[in-house]
Amino acid sequence: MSDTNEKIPLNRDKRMAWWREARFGMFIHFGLFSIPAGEWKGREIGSYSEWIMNKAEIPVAEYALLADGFDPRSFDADAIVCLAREAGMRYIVLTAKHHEGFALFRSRVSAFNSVDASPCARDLVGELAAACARVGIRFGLYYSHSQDWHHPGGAGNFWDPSQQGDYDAYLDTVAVPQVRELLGNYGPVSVLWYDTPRFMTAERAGRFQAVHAMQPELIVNNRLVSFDTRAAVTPGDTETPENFIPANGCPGRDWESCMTFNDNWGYRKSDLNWKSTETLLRNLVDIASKGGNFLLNVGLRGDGSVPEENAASLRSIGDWLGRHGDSVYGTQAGPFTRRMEWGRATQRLNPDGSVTLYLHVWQRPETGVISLPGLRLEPLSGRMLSTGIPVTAVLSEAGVDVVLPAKNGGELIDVAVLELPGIPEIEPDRPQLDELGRIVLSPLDAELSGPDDAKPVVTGVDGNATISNLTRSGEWRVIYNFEVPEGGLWLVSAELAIGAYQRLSVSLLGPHGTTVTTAFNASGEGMDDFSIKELGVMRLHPGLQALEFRSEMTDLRPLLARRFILTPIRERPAS
Ligand code: JFZ
Repeated sequence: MSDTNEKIPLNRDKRMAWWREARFGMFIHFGLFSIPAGEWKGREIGSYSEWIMNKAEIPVAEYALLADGFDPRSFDADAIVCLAREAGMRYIVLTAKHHEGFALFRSRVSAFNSVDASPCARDLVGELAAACARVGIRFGLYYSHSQDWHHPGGAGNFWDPSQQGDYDAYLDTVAVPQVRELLGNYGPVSVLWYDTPRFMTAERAGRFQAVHAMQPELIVNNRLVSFDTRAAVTPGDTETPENFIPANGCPGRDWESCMTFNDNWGYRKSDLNWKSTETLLRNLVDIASKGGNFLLNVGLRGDGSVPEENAASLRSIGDWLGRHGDSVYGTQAGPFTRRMEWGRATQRLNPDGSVTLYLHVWQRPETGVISLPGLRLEPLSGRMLSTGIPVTAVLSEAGVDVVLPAKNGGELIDVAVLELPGIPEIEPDRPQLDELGRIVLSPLDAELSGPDDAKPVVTGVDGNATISNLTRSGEWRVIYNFEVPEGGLWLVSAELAIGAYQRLSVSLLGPHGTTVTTAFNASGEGMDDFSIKELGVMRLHPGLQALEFRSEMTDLRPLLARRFILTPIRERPAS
């Protein structure tokens, strides 16, 4: 590591302080793509709407004509910032230039920008920066540094030969100078959000990093450099899981889940698949319970307005946060390592050494009692966060049982608060026998490892938790540790989606060299069709055991895995 890279972690805590408190931010995708809004010449163009130029293979000169009609009369920076504040968001990240190459700011290095190429002649980056500064919300910028389908040499344009050029020259004459303009012309910039680092070697990334010093407080995401070259340079300040929430967060790293409101980043007229307010709030709470931030995207319409559905939903979230902000802002990941069907927990360390534990209840059990397995500290007191109604919490055999008052019908998520005398040490909660005497290994029980770009990830919650990104066989590892109550033979099955594999073998490697391997052939199933497959029979010894799951495949399509189920087999007495 070079000297410069060594310095970054030293002041990172200082730079990250506001961000770690913030928990909730607004992503804004806006550009020329917002005008066609998913439709080109009367035809709906698939994929993300902001990719329309690429997907419809629109020639550069033709696409550039959109700039003549770029006149976002309803882009009101103060109103956007006000909405973000009402939503309880603490920062905003705007697409200063997306892959289409059109800059939403005055640029001296390219006239393809909203000031020089459009009738509106407005610097939207400047307008938003000023509005953020007025109310004290943190201002951040997304910049597509590698892909640029307009400027010659920019990566990603395979359809228009007139755009061909030298990539390094593009970096030196457009991308790096524009980042310099962004960091130099708009006052404090808190976040720089790079994206799709195609061809981005350590040396090329270095040219951008040299400019970062213009903003000493700048937080940079992890998408400046390609995965394979990241080891040689700084990995950035933040991990950026996109449209999913990693089951256990990103241990040891600051992270931010960015998510679409519907199924596009850019505005698409036909996409009304808005996530419900409740889903968004659960996502926020789920992310907070794992120590991350939620960057929720709004795709502005071509005229610069916020879709009303989004505004209404954001205000409801803000309304809830107004009463429950204590359980989200500035909290840390909850202490529980396993899923809890009733909801999620966050915690706050108090100066006197006590700990406030926040229980976000999104699925109240019929009994009104939720259990906190493995928690061996007797709570000093308990109450509901929004009403102050007392809550009783008592030590049980398994941990602590919390008796909730009746559901508060007015709240999307009820929050119970427990004051604990100290830091809760949670005993590791291993998979246990279910009612049928089986051992069920959930994705949430798995220890996952692998190289950065081929690491298994767990998506989905509770019963739908799924291990995905199981691509390059032999590079990833999935291991389960659990207690076997009784030695003997166990039938091993797995809930898998194997799609149209030519051939796939799945092995579970047990202790003492025991293995079960089963080969599957193309089944004609869809990629997301899960079914339970029998892998075979394995002899297990009693006590703590580790099992490893592996697969070999002849196709690069990923495999999806949910539960592994071990069923005891009664051995017949020898005759
Ligand atoms: C990128 C962009 O291409 C997209 O338009 C949007 O801006 C989004 C936030 O970022 O899309 C990506 C980038 C990375 C992955 C997937 C889509 N990824 O790592 O899977």
